[in-house]
Amino acid sequence: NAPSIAVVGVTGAVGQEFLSVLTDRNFPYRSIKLLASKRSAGKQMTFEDRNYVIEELTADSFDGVDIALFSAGGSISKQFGPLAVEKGTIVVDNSSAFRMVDDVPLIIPEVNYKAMSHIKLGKGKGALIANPNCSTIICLMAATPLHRYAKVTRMVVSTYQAASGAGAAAMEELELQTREYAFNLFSHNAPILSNGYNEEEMKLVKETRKIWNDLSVRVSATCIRVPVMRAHAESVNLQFENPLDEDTAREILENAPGVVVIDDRESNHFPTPLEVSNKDDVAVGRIRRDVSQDGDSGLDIFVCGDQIRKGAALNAVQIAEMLL
Ligand code: 11C
Repeated sequence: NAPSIAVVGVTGAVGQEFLSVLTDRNFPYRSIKLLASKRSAGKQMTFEDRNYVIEELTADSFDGVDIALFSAGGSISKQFGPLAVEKGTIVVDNSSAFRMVDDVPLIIPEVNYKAMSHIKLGKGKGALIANPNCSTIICLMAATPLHRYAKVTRMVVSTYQAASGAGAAAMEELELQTREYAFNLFSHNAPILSNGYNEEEMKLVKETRKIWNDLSVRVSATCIRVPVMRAHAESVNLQFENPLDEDTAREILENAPGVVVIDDRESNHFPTPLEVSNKDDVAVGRIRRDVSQDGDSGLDIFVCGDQIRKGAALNAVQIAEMLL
């Protein structure tokens, strides 16, 4: 018995990608509701050869809905997420609203699916599941297989983030202002906190600890926006408790689900944002021993992943798939 589903924020960049990913993965459903703000309500949308009218998101939107995929910003999630849960809906939320709430699982399916194993579809019981921030997902897809082998004690991340992370309007802005953007980059637009880090950087710190269930791991990040449309790049420096040489690391990453290794030193071919755009896998390359650390206790890697896909919509749909 296929679930009835709802997409909240269907007109946004991630909302649209939810629909593509549902189709690409043949996600089974018996009905689907397309929900958005009043502004978009009443507009027509075609999905899988059927015409739909976009409905306004209201407290009653979730009657009879089994799974809702939310990507309409944190305040909409805070307002409507709990209402949906009350109606018995399992909410997969792409915003930061509930990520750090203790009893809300924060899930990357390839990394910690067990943390949501108590949530079951078809019991009429609602629940919240949080989708991590895109830079956290992309980073941990590559770092986790290495962490499992040699235990990361410290991780330093530098990001080069695409415009898509700031939404569809930012992508249009990049298109219009390409000359300005094209010769520049800037510190991530998230608010700066009292410790000097911005919110995006602190998401990488806190979400990693929650997903790895390891409060002792030390993480630092610098997040930068670059003139790239939809895929993030991240330089990740790892320090391990146990030795891990680069050949073993390469082999581990080659066998990791959802990860592809692009690491051709001879032809200088490594991951690029363009090469991973619209792809599901996260690409890893520049795998090398960190010469500033003793022996095989540190590695540098470079990771690229599509922010809208694995960084948001794909990860959320994979979470929904695990409920089936
Ligand atoms: C960016 N990571 O690229 C952000 C977008 O907490 O889900 C997603 C923000 C979030 O700017």
